[in-house]
Amino acid sequence: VAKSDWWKKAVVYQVYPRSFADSDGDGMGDLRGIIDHLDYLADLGVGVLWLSPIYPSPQDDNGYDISDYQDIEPLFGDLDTFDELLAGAHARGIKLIMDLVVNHSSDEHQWFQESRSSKDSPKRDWYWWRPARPGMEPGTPGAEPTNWGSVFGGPAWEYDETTGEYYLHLFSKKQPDLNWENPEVRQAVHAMMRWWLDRGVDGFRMDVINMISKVVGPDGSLPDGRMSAGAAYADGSDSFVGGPRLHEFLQEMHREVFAGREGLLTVAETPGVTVEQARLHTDPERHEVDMVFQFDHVWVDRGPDPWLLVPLRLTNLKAIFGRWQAGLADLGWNSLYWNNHDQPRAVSRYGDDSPEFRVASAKMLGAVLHLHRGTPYVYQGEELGMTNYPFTGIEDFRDIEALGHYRQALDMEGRSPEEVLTVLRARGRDNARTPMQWDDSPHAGFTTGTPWLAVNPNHREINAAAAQADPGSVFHWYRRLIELRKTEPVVADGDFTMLLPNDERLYAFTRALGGTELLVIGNFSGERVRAEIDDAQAWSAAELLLNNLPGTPADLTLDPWQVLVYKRT
Ligand code: TEU
Repeated sequence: VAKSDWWKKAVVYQVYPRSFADSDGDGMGDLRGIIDHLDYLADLGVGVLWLSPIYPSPQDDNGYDISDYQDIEPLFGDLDTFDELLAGAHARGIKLIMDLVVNHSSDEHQWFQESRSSKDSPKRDWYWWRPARPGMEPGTPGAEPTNWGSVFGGPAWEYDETTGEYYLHLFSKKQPDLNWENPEVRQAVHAMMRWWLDRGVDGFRMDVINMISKVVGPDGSLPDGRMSAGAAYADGSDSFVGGPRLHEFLQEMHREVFAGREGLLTVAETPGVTVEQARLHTDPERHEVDMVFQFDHVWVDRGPDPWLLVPLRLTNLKAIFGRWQAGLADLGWNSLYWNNHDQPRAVSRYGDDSPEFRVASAKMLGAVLHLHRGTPYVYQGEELGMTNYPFTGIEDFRDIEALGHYRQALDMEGRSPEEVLTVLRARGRDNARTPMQWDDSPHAGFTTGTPWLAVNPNHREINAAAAQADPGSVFHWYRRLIELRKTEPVVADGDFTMLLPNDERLYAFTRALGGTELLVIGNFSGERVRAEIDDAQAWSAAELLLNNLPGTPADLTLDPWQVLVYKRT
């Protein structure tokens, strides 16, 4: 591992600030709360802290709608507190990366306020303004410039009476898309990024960065998207995912912002990215980004309609990871994650969150993920085996995506509340956003006030204080995994080989570097299963590095949710 590739040995921890720790009792997490828990992160051993957005924001999408890129949201603190947090992290050997949300801003950003004020505004072209569809009355249903739906429900265009035109918003109408075709927009973003790096931050996680380049016709028009049966709006993604100028924009950003700076980490969030595109994005020679977040494995259990639940098949999951491991083996680099603030809790989704198997399956999932080749990301609470929340009705949800989808599904797609709630309980983003469970006190030690989103009632059993005190906890298991990456070169750098691709219960692979080999076998089922692999005899005599259950395993036979990791040299 070269010095510039320090992130190959690091584990990143994601904090969702509003749900991490509240220091002042307003029910909302804040920067002081993060400072108070830096020792916890150091104890876990993570090398990088990624903060979801902490900038001033109307909080329409919990901070992914930014109204000022160079300040701190007052709910969370101020720049002085931020500097203190950054210094505190650095003092513990932890780097800090910021969320960069520049596909869109808030509609309350000064830039958009100016842009919307008149067609002659110098900032008019900073966003995507278009007239109504030819021959249609502006502001009437169906008159939108294209038929695209927005990710959070409703059309992707909002009619603005001030000037009688529409603006594009791929997400909520309070998140207008910035027009990256305009060089002034790009320069403003670059200057802002340099300002944060000069302040000492160590890089960026770039929100939906593969949507910044749109397909524009010679006359400035954007094309209609494909309609599918039963859907209220079309999927326009062919016109903005991995668009024509994306590589050019990322290379320009690299030149203007990152070139000549050392020790940074850049990760592009890229829904829908292919392995081939990821190779281009992460080939070091091309100077774009260090790694991308691909989505194939978190889309493994959904249908062509993202809101359709499909049973998870382990063979599909392994085919996806196998393809990514092979595709980025010779160049580029993978990021590895089960969880983030947009996904349900891993143990509830890929494991078994019942009291009997929660700890075992959370540990199994952690080991399988962390022992792939790539940089692992841990989302707050994952290291405790936190679970999905027992939502009852729609009134329990706060997420704009859940609420928007619910309305559209009921009003326009003829679905029943129970049908939609079933999907939201399984997939809703608020599952990840319930407050961090620090202890067994009434609000889990998250706040002394009223939490903005309810604390999971299982915090009496599942919490950081209990986990830190128990050597057999998921927390201590994650500590071990993070430590292993630093001490066993084969974990960071070894070649990856998938085994048993057709097995629906076992996830097995080897890693190899020099003379050292690891065998990893995880049982993704509630049954006892024997691993039929070549060399089984020799492997069962090798050193057993990790085992999430007590006792000595017999001839590669795994109990429910067991994981075994063998090492031989
Ligand atoms: O997410 C992008 C994204 O693809 C999600 O909208 C995803 O499709 C959805 O959540 C799946 O349920 C990023 C951020 O991570 C997310 O929190 C923001 O809401 C979104 O961008 C807009 O900024």
